[in-house]
Amino acid sequence: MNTRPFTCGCIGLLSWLALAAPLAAAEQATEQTPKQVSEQAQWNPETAEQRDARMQWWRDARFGLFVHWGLYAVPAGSWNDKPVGGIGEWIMNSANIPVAEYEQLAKQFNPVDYDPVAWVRIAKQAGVKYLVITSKHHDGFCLFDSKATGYDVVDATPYGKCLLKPLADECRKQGIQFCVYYSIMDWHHPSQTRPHDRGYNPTKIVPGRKAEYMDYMKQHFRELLESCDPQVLWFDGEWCDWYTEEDARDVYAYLRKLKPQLIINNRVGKGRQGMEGLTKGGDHAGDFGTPEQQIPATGLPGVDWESCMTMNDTWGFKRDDHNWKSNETLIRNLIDIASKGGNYLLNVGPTAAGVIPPPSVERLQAIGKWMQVNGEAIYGTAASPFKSLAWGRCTRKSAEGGTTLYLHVFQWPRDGQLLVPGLRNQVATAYLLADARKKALSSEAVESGLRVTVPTEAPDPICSVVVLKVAGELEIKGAIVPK
Ligand code: FHN
Repeated sequence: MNTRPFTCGCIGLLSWLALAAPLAAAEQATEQTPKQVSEQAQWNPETAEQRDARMQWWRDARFGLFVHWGLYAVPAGSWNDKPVGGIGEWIMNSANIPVAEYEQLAKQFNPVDYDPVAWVRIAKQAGVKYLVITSKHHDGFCLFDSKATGYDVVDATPYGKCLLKPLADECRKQGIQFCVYYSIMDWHHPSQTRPHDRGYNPTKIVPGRKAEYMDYMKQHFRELLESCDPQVLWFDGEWCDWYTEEDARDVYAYLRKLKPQLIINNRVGKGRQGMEGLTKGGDHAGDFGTPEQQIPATGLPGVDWESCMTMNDTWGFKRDDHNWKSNETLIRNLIDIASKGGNYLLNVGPTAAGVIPPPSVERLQAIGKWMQVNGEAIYGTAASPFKSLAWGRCTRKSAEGGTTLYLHVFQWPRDGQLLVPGLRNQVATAYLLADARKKALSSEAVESGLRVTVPTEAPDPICSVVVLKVAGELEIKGAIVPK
């Protein structure tokens, strides 16, 4: 768990340092300057302890489901019978579709097979702890009922009902945290115009209409909080030049006033460094970094971050995107991310009819099967204390008077000898997490660390977990995080 109390101001600097030299970063983590503290106190008056308490469930969760759903699922990657390249939810931009034409898709959007109970069951069985669904993507179409516009699922589609509230209610029933994605950039709203004659990204603001759009967004926030009570607001589309860090602080403070426990990603602000997703130096709004389609090279001590990734190559549904990642890749991504102290936000793109594509469901079921046996080694864990492990990854939990190390072994030792480099601690117990009887494994201190004798057969072909309970402070030669 990232236990170091952290405020937005240092996220960027520390994350940069952490990427460069983990040990150095941990030792050199800088606090905010007095000016930054006083500045921040005006728009985010929160102590480190209050922030830790607010972030706790999110840090423990480690695994979320991203859902990209909207009108773009109707064309599903082709326009005028021609395939359109790029990610599915960008088709309005990629195919340069006039607003009046794109709007017609609403008349075809009728997700008669949408079953929120089934969706949440799939998420829960996968081991997901929170779900983030698009409430309004860049195309401006709202999946919830808004009084601020008729361009929403209730007023503009034959379906005629809110899609988010039943999902939020079902999430609450099944113990999954409900969260929403919201795009600041809006290709439909009249306050924003096209930057050129090819596409919409990034929009330009119509002079004199920015305040109107900021109010429009704030009405949406009130409607979303009121109807669905999301636990995270996942912003996106913050890269337009008309949207400023000052706007971000206003939005952040506005939302936290409405819902003090709300968690908000760093894309509410202007600090994100592109797809690397981490906040650069300075004092930017947002509670966690958002690497996209990538996993940071090392852990980021003291930084909250979440890697969002697709299962194929698109966020929104594309009928011809069959480039599905393997179960092994997805499960090892989850482990790699947890071993660096981050969260994994894995995406599905439902069809226009409201069905999560079967290849996505199959992969979620495989992850769920692994998590049923090994979830203890992911949920509520903190980053690995090891610089690197040739055979896999490590996560850890502080226990009474000691530490539990979870050794995630990708390459199982054929000779049954697993070397844990640099570990100097006495081992209280060692066993296979998959072994319900927790049969003790023998271990021996050797020159280069600790050698654990394991069965020659791995319990799981993708990743098997060896549990080591060690007493006292961690003693690891070359540790990369504070003890
Ligand atoms: O432009 C969006 C994209 O459509 C998708 O929503 C991803 C997911 O995080 N975010 C933006 C690209 O960075």
